[in-house]
Amino acid sequence: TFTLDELELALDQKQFLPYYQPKVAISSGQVVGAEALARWQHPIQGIVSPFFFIPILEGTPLMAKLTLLLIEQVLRDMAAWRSGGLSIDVSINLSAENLGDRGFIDRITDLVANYEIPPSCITWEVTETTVMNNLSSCLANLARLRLKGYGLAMDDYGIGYSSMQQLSRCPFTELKIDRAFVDGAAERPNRRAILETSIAMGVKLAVTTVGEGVESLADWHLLRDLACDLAQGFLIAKPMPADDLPHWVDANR
Ligand code: G
Ligand code: G
Ligand code: NA
Ligand code: MN
Repeated sequence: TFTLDELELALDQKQFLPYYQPKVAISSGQVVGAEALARWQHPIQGIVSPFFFIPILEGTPLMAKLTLLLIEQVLRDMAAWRSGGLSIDVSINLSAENLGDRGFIDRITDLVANYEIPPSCITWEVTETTVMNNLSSCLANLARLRLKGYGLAMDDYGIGYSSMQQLSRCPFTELKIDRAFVDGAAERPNRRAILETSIAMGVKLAVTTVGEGVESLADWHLLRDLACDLAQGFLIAKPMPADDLPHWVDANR
């Protein structure tokens, strides 16, 4: 495992970068966007998964530093894709401390404005657990982001504990159903029941529904039959470097 000192040095050397995982419309198969996922380009170990550094950074001031570094790189990637004729929406993950900090929210919205990317092209993803554990501190910032025109996604839905009442107070535009309820749902009635109920709730709340972790055609067909809007998962594509995304989009039109 890594120490905070190692991670701080790596942050100073900007060794972190976003990979991108496409999101596609289930009705048409068309790409509608991509989720930015943090990776560490370690000088010896190669590409390191966020599993090995996000939990260490969370709760420390370095988490804000990582998120800012990634956002800048996403904005640069979006600008490069746009100059190559590809305009693709991107989702970016925010952690609990990011979302609870008014100053941080002001900084990231300034950054986006500097790169002249329309807020409607960016969706901020926050996990259900993050939001529900910090509901009062998060709500004002969620509303602030929404009013500026950003999309807001509730991530990993179904594994946290939110009541419908709490959910209805959050200005989300997208509900991402955790892969625990997508993967294998075609063969498992319990998973399927939760998946079906979550999609129905998304429809009632008039938000975009996304099935995460789609690995099989059976799961894809089930999401289609349940009228889920979007899908993301290894069946469609694994997270990839920024330079690969335009080629992938071209090959999958
Ligand atoms: O891409 P991967 O499966 O390795 O991501 C593992 C976990 O790390 C996921 O839960 C994902 O949401 C989280 N994660 C990836 N990138 C970021 C990020 O930039 N910020 C935050 N807060 N979480 C991230
Ligand atoms: O928590 P979040 O939804 O942001 O997690 C995204 C993580 O899930 C990333 O680490 C990504 O690599 C991983 N992931 C994406 N698609 C799949 C999939 O189809 N199967 C599995 N097992 N993991 C996936
Ligand atoms: Na996410
Ligand atoms: Mn998720």
